[in-house]
Amino acid sequence: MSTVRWVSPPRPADVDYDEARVPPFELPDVLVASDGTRIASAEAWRARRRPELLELFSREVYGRTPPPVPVRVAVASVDEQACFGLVTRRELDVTVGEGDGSAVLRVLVFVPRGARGPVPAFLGINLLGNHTVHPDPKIRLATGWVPQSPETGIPDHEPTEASRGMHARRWPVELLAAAGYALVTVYAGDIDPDHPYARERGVRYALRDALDLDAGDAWGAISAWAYGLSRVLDALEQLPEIDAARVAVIGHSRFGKAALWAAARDERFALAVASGSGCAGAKLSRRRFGERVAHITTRFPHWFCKNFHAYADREDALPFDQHALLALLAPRPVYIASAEQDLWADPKGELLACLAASPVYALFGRSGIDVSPEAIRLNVSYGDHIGYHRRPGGHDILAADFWHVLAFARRHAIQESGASH
Ligand code: GTR
Repeated sequence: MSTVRWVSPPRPADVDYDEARVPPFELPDVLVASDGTRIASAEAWRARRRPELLELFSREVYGRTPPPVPVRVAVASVDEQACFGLVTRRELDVTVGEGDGSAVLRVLVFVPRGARGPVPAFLGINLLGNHTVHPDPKIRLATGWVPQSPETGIPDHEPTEASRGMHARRWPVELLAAAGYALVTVYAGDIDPDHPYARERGVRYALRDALDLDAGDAWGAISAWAYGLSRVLDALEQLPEIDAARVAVIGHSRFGKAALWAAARDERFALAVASGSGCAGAKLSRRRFGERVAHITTRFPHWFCKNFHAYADREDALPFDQHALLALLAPRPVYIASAEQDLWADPKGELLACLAASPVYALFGRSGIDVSPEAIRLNVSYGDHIGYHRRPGGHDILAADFWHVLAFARRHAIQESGASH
């Protein structure tokens, strides 16, 4: 039995869901630097405003990370006949750090067979273990602590045989393979366990000498996950079957936050996709609707650096808002998926962030998204370099989301080589 027993506290009751009562708010202009200078060119954005915003998000929200360290990659298993011969499935052990306490990220890779060259890939973190993304009984069970909740039915934070494939709906391996994409995933707990207690596992532990973990700006779990995604991309650069220049980082909810932060920091990611990423993801923090900074820092204190906690109920004091996170991806494409009933994540607040990030894309001569919030219809994908859709239903990522995401990826040439679009 795991020694850490922790279940995320329930959502609070004091949540604003009444659109008519959302107070007006003013967003900091993403194109005005801290000293008041207007940013008027792509060069000035890159040279000045982008580094400044990366610094601000590191210091005030997610926490600083150490510089990249080299990874060691070992192939733990290969099955060339997975999914009835549609894909080759590999499990890689990607080691971060040296010696005692190094982190071993167990990376699950599904590559479509018969491709004409290296394939594009979607890379994302899973919540409950690699064995939950597909029912294939040969996939290794996760090790260590896993979250426990009524939904998972996982007792005592132990990975179980019964939980195999339980999140397969979020990881449409066959759909992606048939469309020419690899799928790569890693269990969050291998990178950084998702609980607020002391841990002797993951990248923050492996690299514990690199940073003072008690500092107000030291990395929280979201930064650790983002760092881990970059280390997995390092490993993918060593796999000839995958085109590392066409890797989309994707995540749902807490991992949508991590996907956006990973792609903001690491420009090797060709595309970022965030579903239901909400508070501290794509949602504007200043909009008083759904989950807010006070809620998230109370329920999940370990996701952020300590400095972020000071913005609980003081969102207006943040020198930026989450539209600046999306803007950090410019000029690369970014896709935001939300769901009608996922009010906690504030679908409208996510769309408003997309709109407010668009002027940065314009600096690069690209259009982001231009649609009025009132015009949004369900199941329609909007936008150009910033994509957005809202589907019916609640907090999840489903094949219906992937259909829009695949069309968007193809439109931006993140597709099988030789395929036309
Ligand atoms: C919620 C949390 C959200 C979101 C979600 C998830 O309870 O408040 O910000 O991250 O968990 O990851 O499913």
